[in-house]
Amino acid sequence: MTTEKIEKVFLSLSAAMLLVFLVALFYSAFAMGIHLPDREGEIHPAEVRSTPPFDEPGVREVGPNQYEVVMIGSAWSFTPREVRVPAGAEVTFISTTTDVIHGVHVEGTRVNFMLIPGQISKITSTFREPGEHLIICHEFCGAGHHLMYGVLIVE
Ligand SMILES: [Cu+2]
Repeated sequence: MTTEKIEKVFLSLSAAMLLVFLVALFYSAFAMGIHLPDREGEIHPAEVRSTPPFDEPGVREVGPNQYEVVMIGSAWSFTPREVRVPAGAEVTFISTTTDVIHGVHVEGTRVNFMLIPGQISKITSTFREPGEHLIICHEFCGAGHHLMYGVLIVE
């Protein structure tokens, strides 16, 4: 095979791969509904603790088998630190930060989102199996970053 032919084969392979990735991207976004956590709104970082719903952080039942977790991240803790929800319930996390950028990752699940100063993050998930999951900050946020964790208990 000449160099020119090999080049053509690799060019076609690259184009085919791009097409496959594009199809996979559109399929996951539109057919499977996989998307980034919603940006729910804006909030002034200094007024988080006096603005509803963040003036009362915690877990509440908002409907049949539906729960809302209002959570604040601030250097270096999550409020509340412990979240208890029943297995199989639809759980919506509504969260923000009072200072710097933090991340929220619930270990062993697909819950993974950022806390950005001035923004409210919202993500909905269902935890089917009872158990305990560590909630960790996955964005380096300063000297106490490694101490920033919580726990999700699925009952
Ligand atoms: Cu951190």
